[in-house]
Amino acid sequence: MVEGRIGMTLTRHIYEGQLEHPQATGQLTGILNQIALAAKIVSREVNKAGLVEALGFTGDENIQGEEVRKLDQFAQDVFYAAFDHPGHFCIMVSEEEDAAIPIPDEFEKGPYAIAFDPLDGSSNIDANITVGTIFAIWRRRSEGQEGCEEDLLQPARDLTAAGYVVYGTSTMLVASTGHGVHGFTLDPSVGEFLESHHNIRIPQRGKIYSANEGNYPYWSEGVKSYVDWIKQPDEAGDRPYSSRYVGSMVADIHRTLLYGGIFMYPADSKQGKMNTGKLRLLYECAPMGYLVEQAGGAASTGSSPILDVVPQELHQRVPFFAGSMQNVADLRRFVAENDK
Ligand code: AFP
Repeated sequence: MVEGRIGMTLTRHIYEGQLEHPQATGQLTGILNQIALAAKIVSREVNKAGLVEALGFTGDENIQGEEVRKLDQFAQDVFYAAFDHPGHFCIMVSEEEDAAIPIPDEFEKGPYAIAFDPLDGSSNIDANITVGTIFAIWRRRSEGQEGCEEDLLQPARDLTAAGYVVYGTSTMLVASTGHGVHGFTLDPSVGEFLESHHNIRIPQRGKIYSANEGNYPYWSEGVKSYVDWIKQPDEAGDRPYSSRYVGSMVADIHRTLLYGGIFMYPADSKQGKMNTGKLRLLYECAPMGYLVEQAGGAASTGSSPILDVVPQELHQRVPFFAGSMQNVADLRRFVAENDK
């Protein structure tokens, strides 16, 4: 059971981390504080969504061809406003926008680039199911004032920080700056994120698998045979695994981090030939893979570590398998043996 430390607010946690690094400029502290503020605003709206008729479609489509729901747009606006002016970033990319988003001319440019999904799992909102925000932060690579795509097209191995906010039965911010994964639960009575999960460690093996199994006929032989295997009872009683799938990546990864097991969104051949799966690298798989590895787990495309994938384009998709170290190793073994 991971527990937080009494009186440890997110702000204090970040500040103390900063004190351990005398060379720190405080920029990262500022960024996480901005994210926390935006998360509180989005959390408030998510919680009252049904009451104020914030649900429903705006009528627009995002880059993925999905209809944009009002809360998606609201979350996009809130996080954009948190990132555009404080001088932390030189460029951003969001799931909601096709092109990279520049920092407006009138604002100072900063040393970081950010990729974010303002409201992941939003097709679940109408059913009152958990949704979340995901973010990934890299140090910029380019020189000069304006940032460019090169600052965003970096592998997860080079992340400076990543995290997510889960708007569930309570709102939690889970983040890592490369020194373990820590979770902070929003206490609405004081309006603060308080540390509730210090140094989350994912179990080495878990007995839960999480996948959209409706896609089974379209998976590769390796993935099919792995899933067949985890459903077969064994003498030791380690199998079959239990199946849990929310369809909201933040919720499924959050559970996987705490309870162990494996989350997967494999490539499939629904459109005829094998694709690269549904999930996006920059603002879904890279940050979640980084967090899972920071917690002692593993994240893979099925054949190589997610952290080593060098992005070629902003909205690139990749097959994604993440969770307990041993579960991901099993999956990789089945893929290596069956998918030549
Ligand atoms: P939405 O934001 O459109 O609801 O998509 C959510 C998501 O990107 C991710 O959070 C889920 O894990 C995955 O898609 C669910 O996809 P399926 O509906 O194909 O299972």
